[in-house]
Amino acid sequence: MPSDKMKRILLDPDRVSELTPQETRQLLERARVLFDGEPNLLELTAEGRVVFIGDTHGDFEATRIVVARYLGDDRKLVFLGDYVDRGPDSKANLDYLLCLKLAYPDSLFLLQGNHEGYGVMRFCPADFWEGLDAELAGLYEQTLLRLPLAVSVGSALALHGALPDVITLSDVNRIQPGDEHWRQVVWGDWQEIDGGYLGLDAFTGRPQFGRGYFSGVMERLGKQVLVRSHQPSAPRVMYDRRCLTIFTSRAYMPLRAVAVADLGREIADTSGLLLETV
Ligand SMILES: [Mn+2]
Repeated sequence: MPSDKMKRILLDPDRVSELTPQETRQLLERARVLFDGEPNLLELTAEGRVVFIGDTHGDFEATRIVVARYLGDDRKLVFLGDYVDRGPDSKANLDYLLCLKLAYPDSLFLLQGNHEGYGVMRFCPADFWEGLDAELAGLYEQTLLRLPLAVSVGSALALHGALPDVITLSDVNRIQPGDEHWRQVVWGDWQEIDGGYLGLDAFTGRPQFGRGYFSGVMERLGKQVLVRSHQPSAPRVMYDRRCLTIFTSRAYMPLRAVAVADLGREIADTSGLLLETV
């Protein structure tokens, strides 16, 4: 993609819809190379502020508002996955995020959700994926399966769904698309009941986990707070204020929420995160 076109998109995000198929392929290729250089586990230095953004699900307006309001100064933006399907503007939303990642690789981070894992685990509805021709779908699959899985910053961990049943944080770097740990991270749900692994939900097929599993893995990983998205039915705050679930898409809720962490302060529980609506 010509660099002047990229500049125009960064100045006027609506112009992302002008990308030709060839330019889309070039964007995906450049993004794939960049994501190959990022480990599954992104370890951010605990300084400045981090803004966590939940599922945007084709809500391009949400992404534009978040970027206009928060990108810059000492802030890092962490998107928690699920950029496509359900909302009206999946391709524009995702392509714009990829352009931003190429322009601001150290300020903006895109984690993988289950909707980015279509290449290894199909689901429906999948309106974005089903609307692509086979070649372009394959290129999106290859690029998005390379997205990182988790962010570690200070006492907090951020990912899309549930915790992987690993022993140490660095084990996250060995997770492969489609394996059991991957499925826990991008598909897992939490239930506010005691217990470990609670089986697959009969309706959605998603793996379910209880309080004992949460506290056990968090203790092994040395973390106080989990920030995640993915599960609209979850209470926003769970497990003694240690698990926060946020959504940043009108596809789910009338109000879009983000969580801001000021890393100059200790984040002992979710009350140390500032919730804002966008
Ligand atoms: Mn999800």
